[in-house]
Amino acid sequence: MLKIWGRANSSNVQKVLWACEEIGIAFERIDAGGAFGKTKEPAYLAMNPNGLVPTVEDGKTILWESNTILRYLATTRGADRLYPKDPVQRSIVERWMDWQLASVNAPMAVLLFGHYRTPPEQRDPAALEDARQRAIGVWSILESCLGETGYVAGADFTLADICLGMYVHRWFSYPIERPQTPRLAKYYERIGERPGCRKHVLGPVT
Ligand SMILES: N[C@@H](CCC(=O)N[C@@H](CS)C(=O)NCC(=O)O)C(=O)O
Repeated sequence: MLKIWGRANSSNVQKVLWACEEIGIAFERIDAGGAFGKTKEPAYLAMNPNGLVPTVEDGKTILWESNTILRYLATTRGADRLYPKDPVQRSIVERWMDWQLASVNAPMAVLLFGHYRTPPEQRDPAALEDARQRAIGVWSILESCLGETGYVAGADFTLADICLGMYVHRWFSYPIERPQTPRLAKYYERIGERPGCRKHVLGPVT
C-alpha cells in the first residue's frame, strides 16, 4: 500500500491526500514533521534529504516534492482526466502548478507563519501587510482567469485545482481583509463539494 509520510495539517501533505481520494488510491499515512519530528532522523533523510514532508513510498520508489508526487500518482494510476495527455492541455495544468510554487507559496507562507505560528507580540506587521498585498496580487490574477463555472485549467477538474484549491481554502480562512473576488469565492464553493477536499483540506488552518 502507498505510504505517505507527513502530518495531516501540512499544506503539501494535504495535496497528496486529496489527490489519493480523487484517484481512488488506498494509502497509509504516518505522522511526521512539525511536533511529530522524525524528519531529521537519518532513516527519513535517506528518503528525503530536505527533511520535509511529504515523502511517499510506492513500493521501492521514493518520492518527494508534492507537485511531483501528484504528477507521478496521476500518471502511474492512469488518471488522465486529472493530468491530461494532450501536450497543450497538459501545459495549461502544469503552468498553474508551477505558478502555485513560484508565485502563491511565498506570500501565503508568510501569512501562515505570521498569523498562526508567531506570538502576537513578535509579529512583523509590515511584513504581514506586504505578504497580504502580494497575495491579493496573485489571487486577483486567478480571479481574472477563472471562468464562471469551470476549474483552473478549463472545464475539468485537474491536478492544478488540487495545488491551488488547498491554498484557496487558506486564503479564505486567514484572519485578514480580502477584496471581493466573486469568481474565486464560487470556485471555493465548487471545490469544497469534492469529498477529497472536504476530508483532507477544509478543516481549520493550524
Ligand atoms: N516544495 C515542497 C515543500 C515541502 C515543505 O515545505 N513541507 C513543509 C510542510 S508544508 C515541512 O516539511 N515543514 C517542516 C515540518 O513539517 O517539519 C513540497 O511541495 O513538497
